[in-house]
Amino acid sequence: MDSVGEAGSATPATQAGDDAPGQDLAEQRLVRAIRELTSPPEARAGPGDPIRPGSSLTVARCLDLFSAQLSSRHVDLAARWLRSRGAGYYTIGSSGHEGNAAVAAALRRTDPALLHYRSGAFYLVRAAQARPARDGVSDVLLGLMAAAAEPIAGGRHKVFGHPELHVIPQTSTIASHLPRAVGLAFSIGRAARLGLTTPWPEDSLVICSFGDASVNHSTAAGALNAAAHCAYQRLPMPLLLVCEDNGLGISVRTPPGWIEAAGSGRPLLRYFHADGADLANAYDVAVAAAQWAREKRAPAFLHLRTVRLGGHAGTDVESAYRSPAEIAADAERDPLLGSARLLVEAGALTAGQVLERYEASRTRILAVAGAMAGAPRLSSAEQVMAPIAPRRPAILAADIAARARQPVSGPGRHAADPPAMEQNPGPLTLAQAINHTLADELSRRPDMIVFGEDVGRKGGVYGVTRGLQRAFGASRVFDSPLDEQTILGLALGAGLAGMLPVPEIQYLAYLHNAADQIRGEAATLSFFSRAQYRNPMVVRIAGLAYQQGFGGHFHNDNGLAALRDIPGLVVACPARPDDAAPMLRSCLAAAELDGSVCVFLEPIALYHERDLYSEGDGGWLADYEPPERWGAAHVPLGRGRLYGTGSDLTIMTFGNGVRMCLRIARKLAADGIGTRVLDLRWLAPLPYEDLLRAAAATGTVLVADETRRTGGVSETVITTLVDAGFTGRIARVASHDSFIPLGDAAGTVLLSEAAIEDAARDLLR
Ligand SMILES: Cc1ncc(C[n+]2csc(CCOP(=O)(O)OP(=O)(O)O)c2C)c(N)n1
Repeated sequence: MDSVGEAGSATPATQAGDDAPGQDLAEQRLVRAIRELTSPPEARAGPGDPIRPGSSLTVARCLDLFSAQLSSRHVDLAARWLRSRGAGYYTIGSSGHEGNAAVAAALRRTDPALLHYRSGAFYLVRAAQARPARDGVSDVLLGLMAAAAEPIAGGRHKVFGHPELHVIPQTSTIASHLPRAVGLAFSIGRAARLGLTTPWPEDSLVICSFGDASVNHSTAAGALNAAAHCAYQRLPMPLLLVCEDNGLGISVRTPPGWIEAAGSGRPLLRYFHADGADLANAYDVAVAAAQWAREKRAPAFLHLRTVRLGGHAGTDVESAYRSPAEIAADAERDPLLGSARLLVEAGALTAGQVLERYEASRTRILAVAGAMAGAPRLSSAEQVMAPIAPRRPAILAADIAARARQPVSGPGRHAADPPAMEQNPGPLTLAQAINHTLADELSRRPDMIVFGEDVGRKGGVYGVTRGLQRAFGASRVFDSPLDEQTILGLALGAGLAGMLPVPEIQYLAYLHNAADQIRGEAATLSFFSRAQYRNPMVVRIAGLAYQQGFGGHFHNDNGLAALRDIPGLVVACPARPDDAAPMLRSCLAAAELDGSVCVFLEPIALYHERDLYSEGDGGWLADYEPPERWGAAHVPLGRGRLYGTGSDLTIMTFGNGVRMCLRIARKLAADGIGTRVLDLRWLAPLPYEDLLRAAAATGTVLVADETRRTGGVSETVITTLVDAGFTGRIARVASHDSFIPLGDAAGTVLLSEAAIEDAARDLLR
C-alpha cells in the first residue's frame, strides 16, 4: 500500500538527504486517523460531481485544493527542518489554517489579496491559478530561507506576495494592513468613478485575511468601522475580510464566541461563518461571501474557524499554556483530515491513496527545500537597501518642466480660491501658495486626490484647501472620517491603485495616532516588494509651534523624531511661499515617478504670515510662479536655500527658524557681523552638500532648531558636520525637552529669537 510506514516507523529517505525529518507525534496521529477512514461501498464520485451532495465544490477541484493543503503543510514542516539545520529563519506556519485554500478558490485570480501570515494554502492555490501557473512552494521556501532569489522581498523578509498573483506583501504588524485594504477597496471604486484605470478590473474584490486576536487591535477596529462608514454612505467598498480564527493569539485565548459577536453585530458588514476544517463548507460559504461582496460592492466578514496546529512559531512550546486535551481536540479538526474524509467518503480516493499523496508531497517539498538550502542570501548593506527609495532627480526635473507645458485639463489655480485671488491678486502667503499649487497640480494630474479631516467643504482648518472641492469636485477633494489611520489607509490603497493621494493630517501631534501607517506600511512596501509595489503619496501635515498662545501642545507640536528615522521617507518643510510651491511640485513628481512616500510639513504659524522685518513690509509674501517658470524654479529633493553671503557665521535652520534667523542676521549685520542663513528646506534627505558648503564658507556654525533638544533636527545636523570632518566652531540652540503649554507660557520652552541671537554672539565671542 502506501509508502507511509506504521506509526512511529522511520520515514523513507528523501532527496533531502539522510537527515530528512521523521514524522513527529502530531503527524503520526494524523496518519493514523487518515488510515482509519473508509468509503461507503456505493461511493464513486466522478471528477465533475460534487464532493458532497449539495456542495458546489467538485471532486476535481477538491483534489486540487487538497494538493495545495498538503503542500502548505509540508512547507511548514520543511521550515522547521531547515531551521534546525540553520538553513532557514522563519517558522510561523499555516498548519491548521489550510481551509483558506477554499477562499482562494472562491475568488478570481486577479482579486488583490492582502494575506495573513498563515494564509499559505491560499497563496499556493493562487499561484496554481496564475497564468502561467507559478510554483508557489518555491516562493515560500525561498522566503523562509531569506534567499535573495525570493520573488517578492528578495530575502528581506518572509512575506506572501507576488505581483503576478496580485498578492500584496504585508508586514507582520498585527492588523496594520487592514486600513490599506479598506483604502484599496475604496480606491478601486473611486478610480472607476474618475475614469482612471487601476492594475485591477473594475469589478475586483479586495480580500484581506487576519487572525482572531488581530480583530481586537484598534487598527482593525478602525478599519472595520471605516469600511462600514463607506458602506453606510453607499460608497463602493468591495472588500472581503477573512478572519482566520484559531482561537489563540500566541498563548492568549480568544473568548469563545467573541469573533462571531464582534463580526456579526454590524448591520453594514455582512457576516458569514465557515468551518475551515471542512473544505466543502469553507468553499461554499466563501463563494457566497465573495459573490455578495462583489455584487453589492459592500464589505463582508468571513469568519473562517480554524485551528493552530503546533506552537505560534517553531520556538513556541504550546504545552506550556495548553492542555494535552485541548491540543488533541484541535488535532481532530485538522483540515487535512477533514479534506481526506471528504475525498474518501466521496469515493474519490482511498485512505491509502490519500496517504500516498501525503507522502509524495513531503518527498517533493523536502527535495525542493533541500536543493535550495544553499541559496545565496543578501550580503551587503547596498543589496539590502537597494529598493528602499529609488530616486531619479534628473527625470523629476524634466517632468516638472514638461508638466508646465502640458494642456490643463481642469480649471487651474484661478478656480481654487477665488475670494483670495480677488482680494490678493499680488504676492501670496504660504497657505495661498500651497493652495494654488494644489489647484494647479489637480488640474494637471487627473489621478490626484486630496482628502482629510475638514479639507473638503471647509477647505481646511487654515483654509489651505479652500475652493478645491468646489473646483475639482467631491470625488477628488473630500472629507474623510475623523481617523488618522483611515486617512493614511486610504492613501495607501489609493497609491497602490495607481492614484496620487495627497492626504492631510490636521496637526502634527495627531500623526502619532497613526504613525505606523507611514512607518510600518507606506515606507516599507518598496522594501518588502523589491519596488514591485509602491504607494506614492504626499502627506500634508500642518505642524510646528509659534501660534502665539493658541492651542497648547496638540496644535503646536514640534516633535519630528518619529519621521526623521524612517528609511527612505522624504520630509519637506517649506518656510516661504516661493519654496512651498516648487517643493510641493517636487514631492508630487517624486511620488508619481519614483513612488516616494513624502511628508510635506507645513509650519502653521507661517501660513498667513506676510511680513519679515517689520509690519507691512510684505517680506514673507512671494509671487506665484507661472507654469513657464516651473522648470527654472524647480527645487530638487535635498537642496537647501542660502540667504546672504556673510563670512563670520552660518546659521542652519528650517521652518519657523528661517524667519527668526533672517531677522537676527539683520541685527547682527548692524553690528558688523556677516551672517549667512541656510534653510535646510528638506529634513530628509538632508541637503548634505549645501550644508557642508555653507559650514566651510564661514567655519562657524550655529544650528537654530525649533524642535526639541533631544531627538530634534539639530542633533542630526551637527552629527552630519562632525562625521564629514568639520572642525570649525559649532553650537546649537533648540527648544526645551518639554510639551508646549497653552498661552504665553509657550514662549518659555520654545526656541526664541533672543536665544538665537545670544547663542550667535556667544559663539563669535
Ligand atoms: C501590533 C503588534 N503587536 C504584537 C505583535 C506580536 N504578535 C505577533 S503574532 C501575535 C498574535 C496574533 O494572533 P492572531 O491575530 O490570532 O493570529 P494567529 O497567529 O493566531 O494566526 C502577536 C501578539 C505584532 N506582530 N504586532
